[in-house]
Amino acid sequence: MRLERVEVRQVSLPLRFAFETSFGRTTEKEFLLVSASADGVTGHAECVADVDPFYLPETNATVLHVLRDFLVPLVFGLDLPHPADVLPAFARVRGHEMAKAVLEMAVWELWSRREGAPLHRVLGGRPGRIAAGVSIGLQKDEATLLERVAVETAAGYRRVKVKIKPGRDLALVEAIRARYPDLPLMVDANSAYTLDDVSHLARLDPFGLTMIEQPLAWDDIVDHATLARQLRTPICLDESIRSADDARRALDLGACRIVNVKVGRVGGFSGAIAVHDVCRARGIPVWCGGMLESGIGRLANVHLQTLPGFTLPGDTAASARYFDEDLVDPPVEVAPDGTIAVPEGPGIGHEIVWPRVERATRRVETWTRP
Ligand code: OSB
Ligand code: MG
Repeated sequence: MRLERVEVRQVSLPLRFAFETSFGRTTEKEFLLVSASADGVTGHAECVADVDPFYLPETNATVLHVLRDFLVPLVFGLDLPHPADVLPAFARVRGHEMAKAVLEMAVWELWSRREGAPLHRVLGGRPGRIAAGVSIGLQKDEATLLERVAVETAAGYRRVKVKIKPGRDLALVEAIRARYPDLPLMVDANSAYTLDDVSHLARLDPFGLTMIEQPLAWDDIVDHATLARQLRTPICLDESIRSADDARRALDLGACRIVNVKVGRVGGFSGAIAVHDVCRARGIPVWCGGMLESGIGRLANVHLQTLPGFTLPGDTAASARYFDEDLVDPPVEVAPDGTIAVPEGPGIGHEIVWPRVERATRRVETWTRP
């Protein structure tokens, strides 16, 4: 397959609720939507980069630059036997996993549309339903947080994740546990702690959390291994894992017992499958993270987590939690039993509502094969 055209849109969608983490607060989902065309078929993918480099180093501007000046010219020079050949072809470009991922994912989506197959089938997953979990941001007070937990558990979500940061951790976990003794509950610190906090973090142990996600630095695995030896709560890594090699090294060191897989953080579907495979071979459970995606990225996540190693509920929640009007029809819905249907149509499997995409588009840039 030879790509003929790549288009990037800068899209801006208002979020229904501000989402606050230890690194910042988001009120608007501003992302790049990439469309790749070959032989009269077009595939689409959503980038997980944000306007700022507060989660990981990439931003929408760096992604646009790396796509325009490096990755797109590079793919135009290739004849691709399969989408799995895209990520290896990007090897010379160091880092920039989010930029690599969005182009790679668009090629997989295009490929599955050409095959008339749902994404999960070309990725090697299975049809059916997936288990949904929910990620709750930092709230203004404990009462508001408890109210959010009540709403989400009533909606059926199979596990609850809450964001924590120094000063906003033990009391909030204690309050949730007091009211929900058996709820599968976890916390995500987004790198807000250091090894000076070991004894403080160990005070989470009595609450029986399923895991603590990324307590230490975004680029660390060594300190996480040190911390892991002093905690009973399993550590899950998010930010620190940006390739299958990162996962292998983290597991060799004992830095984590669970891995959060985000397609956009590991260079695309090939990277995500590779991380999944490394973990599965060692009996390490993985789950699919989220980045407040619109339906386009959200559905990509739904398909990914049909692979057999995704044994824990992910952060893939209903479109309606984020947006008044999602970009796909139907929106992603969560059934009362806390599951999401895996679409059977070609590609992501739901229609993209182009008039809504147009309204949300701020700029478009198009490149054609020379
Ligand atoms: O660390 O998992 C994270 C959102 C933005 C950036 C990082 C993270 C998150 C979430 C939200 O936890 C998950 C979601 O609901 O999409
Ligand atoms: Mg996280």
